[in-house]
Amino acid sequence: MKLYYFPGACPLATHIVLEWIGKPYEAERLTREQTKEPAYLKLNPAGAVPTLVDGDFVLTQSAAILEYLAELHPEAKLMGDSVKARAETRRWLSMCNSDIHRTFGLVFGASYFAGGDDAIAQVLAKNGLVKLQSFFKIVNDRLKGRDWLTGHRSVADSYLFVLLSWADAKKLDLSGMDDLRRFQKKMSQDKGVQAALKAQGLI
Ligand SMILES: N[C@@H](CCC(=O)N[C@@H](CS)C(=O)NCC(=O)O)C(=O)O
Repeated sequence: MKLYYFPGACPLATHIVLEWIGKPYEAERLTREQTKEPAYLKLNPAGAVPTLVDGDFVLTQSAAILEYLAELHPEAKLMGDSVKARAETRRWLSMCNSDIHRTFGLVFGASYFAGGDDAIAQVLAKNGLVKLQSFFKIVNDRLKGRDWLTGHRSVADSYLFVLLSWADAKKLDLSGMDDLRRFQKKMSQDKGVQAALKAQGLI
C-alpha cells in the first residue's frame, strides 16, 4: 500500500487514516512538478495528490480512497456500523471534500481562476473566505456536544483536521467557533495524527 502526497495537502487525511489503521504502508512525497510528469499522470490523470496504490489497484480521489481504506479495515471502525451511521460519515466527508476543500481551491487558486486579473482574484478570494466561514460555522454547530462529526471517530474527522490547518494558514477568522478549536486540539494530540504530521515533516 503506497500513498503519494504533498506535505500538508489533502492526502494528509489519508495519511492519518493509514496511521489509525496501523498496518504497514509507504508514503512518497512528490513535488507539484512530479505530479505533472507522464509516469505519474498514468496513475492520476488529474496530476493531483492523493493517489493510493494497493498492489495492482490504483485509486484516486480522497473520498474514494478514504472510504476504500475504511471498508478494507472494518476493525478500525472508521465508517460506521449501520447504514445510517455510514450515510452520516459520507455526509460530512462530502461536506469536507466537495464544499470546503473545493472552496479552498478557489481561494488558493484565485489568480488562476481570475485569468490573472488581480481585481477579480481579490473578489473571488474574499467571497471564498466568507463562504468558508459559513461552512465552518455549520461544522462548528455540528460539533457542539460531540467529540466527532459522527457518533464515532471516522474518515471525515481526519479530513476536517486538514481543512482546519488550511483555515489557519489563510488566517480565516474562526472566532467564536470554540467547538472547532476543541476538536482541532484533541486531534492534534492524537498519536496517529502526530505520526502522520511527523512523517510529512510538519512537526
Ligand atoms: N478531488 C480531488 C482533489 C485533489 C486535489 O485538489 N489535490 C491537490 C492537493 S490538496 C493537488 O494535488 N493539486 C494539484 C496541483 O496543485 O497542481 C481529491 O479529492 O482527491
